[in-house]
Amino acid sequence: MHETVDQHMLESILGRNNELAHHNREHFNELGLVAINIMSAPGAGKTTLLEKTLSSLSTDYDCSVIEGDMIGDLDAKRLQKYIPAVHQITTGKSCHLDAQMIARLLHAQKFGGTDYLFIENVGNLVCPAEFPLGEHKRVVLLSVTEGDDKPLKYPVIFHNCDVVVFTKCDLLPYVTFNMVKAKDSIQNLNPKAQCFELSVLNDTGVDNWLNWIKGMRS
Ligand SMILES: Nc1nc2c(ncn2[C@@H]2O[C@H](COP(=O)(O)OP(=O)(O)OP(=O)(O)O)[C@@H](O)[C@H]2O)c(=O)[nH]1
Ligand SMILES: [Mg+2]
Repeated sequence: MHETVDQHMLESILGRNNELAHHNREHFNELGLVAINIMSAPGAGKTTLLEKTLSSLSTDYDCSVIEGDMIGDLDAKRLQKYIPAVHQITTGKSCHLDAQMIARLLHAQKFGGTDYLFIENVGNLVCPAEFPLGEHKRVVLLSVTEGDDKPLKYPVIFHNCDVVVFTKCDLLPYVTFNMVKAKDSIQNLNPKAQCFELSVLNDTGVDNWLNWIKGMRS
């Protein structure tokens, strides 16, 4: 009985989120910006990749960031060194951003003139997968220190994404991460997902990543 009620509640929450995500997407399209939702487990390298991305992209493009964290603004402060338009959302007890949080910000802030809106989700491989925000592209980071079994253990987020970025590839010689196995798992779950292998430490693969982003506006 409880399970049925909980299931109803969950479906209603997710249904409402999907409606608001649709509304956000319309806003993004009206504004003419490209919105990219960046998700991963805590510490996979989302903010570091954004630092690298903004340092390169912000000379030619107008970039904004929405930074999602349960508490504090440490990441927002890191990113404000590159661009002024960093908007913090503090989620409190919630382990993911949802479409309503983004909608509130969209109504409160001016995003006119923005080319790229990067959304750093709360570090979590589970919940962000269930809550689309209206973004155009969904990117999942998987650092090679997390283990090559993660696509099999957390399939929903890998199933529902456009891009998987393998981060910290400079550490591959020191960990047991099997790239072929990880890519096979992702291919089985989501044949359309594009994969990038990247290290921000030694710049490997960064150009491919930046070209993918720029390709969305060319
Ligand atoms: N060796 C190596 N370390 C990296 C790389 N990218 C990020 N790191 C390190 O990984 C740690 C976590 O990076 P963050 O960018 O803060 O990770 P995050 O995903 O934003 O973390 P949360 O916001 O807490 O979920 C930092 O110590 C980074 O310096 C990389 O390419 N190579
Ligand atoms: Mg971060």
